[in-house]
Amino acid sequence: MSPAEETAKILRQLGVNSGGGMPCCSPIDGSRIGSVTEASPVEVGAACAAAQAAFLAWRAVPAPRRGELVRLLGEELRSAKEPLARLVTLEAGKIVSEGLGEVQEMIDICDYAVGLSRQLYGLVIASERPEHRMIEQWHPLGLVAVISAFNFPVAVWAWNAALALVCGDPVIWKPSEKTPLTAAAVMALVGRALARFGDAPHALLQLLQGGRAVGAALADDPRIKLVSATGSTRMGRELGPLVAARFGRTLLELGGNNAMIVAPSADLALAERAILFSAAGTAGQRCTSLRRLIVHDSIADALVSRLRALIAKIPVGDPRDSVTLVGPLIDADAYDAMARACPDVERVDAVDGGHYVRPALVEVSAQAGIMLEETFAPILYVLRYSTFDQAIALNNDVKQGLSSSIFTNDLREAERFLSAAGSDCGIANVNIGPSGAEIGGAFGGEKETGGGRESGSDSWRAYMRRSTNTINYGSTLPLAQGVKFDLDA
Ligand code: UN1
Repeated sequence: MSPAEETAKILRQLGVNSGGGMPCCSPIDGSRIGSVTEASPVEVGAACAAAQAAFLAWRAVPAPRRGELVRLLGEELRSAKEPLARLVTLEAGKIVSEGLGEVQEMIDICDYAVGLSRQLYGLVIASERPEHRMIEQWHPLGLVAVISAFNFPVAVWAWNAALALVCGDPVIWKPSEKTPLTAAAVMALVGRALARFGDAPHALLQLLQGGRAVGAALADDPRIKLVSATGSTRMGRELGPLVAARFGRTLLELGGNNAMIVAPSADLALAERAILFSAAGTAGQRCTSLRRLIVHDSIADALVSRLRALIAKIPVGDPRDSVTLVGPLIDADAYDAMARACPDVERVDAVDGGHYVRPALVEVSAQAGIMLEETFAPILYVLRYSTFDQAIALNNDVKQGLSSSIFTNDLREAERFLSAAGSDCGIANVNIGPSGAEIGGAFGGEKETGGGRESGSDSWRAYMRRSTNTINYGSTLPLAQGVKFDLDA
């Protein structure tokens, strides 16, 4: 079956109505697999107005009941896991197991959010005043806009939407214009969950297709309290100030330039597997992909020649084929970016019309030039180090700060890497690669990665507003800090 035929079949099966002037192509062979309608500025405004009305109703629904909607969504995702994953493969080019993994990540965050819906805890704080009590409550924040990227076309929406929903917030989603159909398919599943839930307000979860103009309109609308955006640092640099100018909140997940240190004591068999998955997996198109390998001098020659041999054997090809480990780049622009960064890029003839490349390994003597940028393609730069301090300095000496890892069996090195003087990234791992995080931890990074945290841990707080309350249950009015303000009347 051609990508277009199979896409049409899945969309029918999931009950998705699409069509419009915005074409959508499969990276597998570049063929057109569907189209959607771009939202106009008027529609963006109308969506915000409808979501605002939904907010007033949804914030009054008890959080555990809000969790029930997320539980139902998790059920719909479980039952549609295969077709949705297949659509991810057709539209984003992920291999079969990564397509399934992406939907699993959605299911996982739903489960997580259901539990969270009974745990949106505040604090009880000791007051300095007699017969006073202080508490902290977390209230729904308001409208959340989710701007997501092509490389995780559905999971990143789920990270945000599952938490936003239990926190009491409506969500407006602008997916990447490269992956609009998977988004439409998710909305069909959302529709089923809403129907089973019964009495959720209209416009609680909306989808607006389109490009930059739609994203900018959302960023500009004061009714949107949080803009959660995943994409390039360039995108974040444009979007951040728009939202900041109206004192809105942003949750930014921007570029990464992730490194792995391989120390002399490393278990090299494990390290090799981790390097292959994190550098070549998803065709190097994860924000957590491994881009810089920092290897100790004493093991570098052997490791590099082993990696070259392994990379030569990686099955690159049609992502629908069960043996394939590396599928296509998303489009011609992605290929051009890789070719600019790596002029001797090796094209693989897999499927006509697609952009297939063999992952590249490039040895460099210093960290400079193009390797300081995030090229969204499978290029692994290899640097050598002699002292551990130098390795940590190299890890940190880029503008991005998303993910990092170390392979070592030396406890001191591992702990130093994780310490305050170690990796400066939002994610730092020991004896696993920098990519493929679970949903239970907070996900995000520092510096030009944008500072946002989504998914697990206490990331839910970004979707709520904090209210600090002081309650006086006594019959006097002592002032804080011992201030006296008594009028003798
Ligand atoms: C992304 O590439 O935008 O940690 C998200 C990972 C995935 C998420 C990546 N769980 O690689």
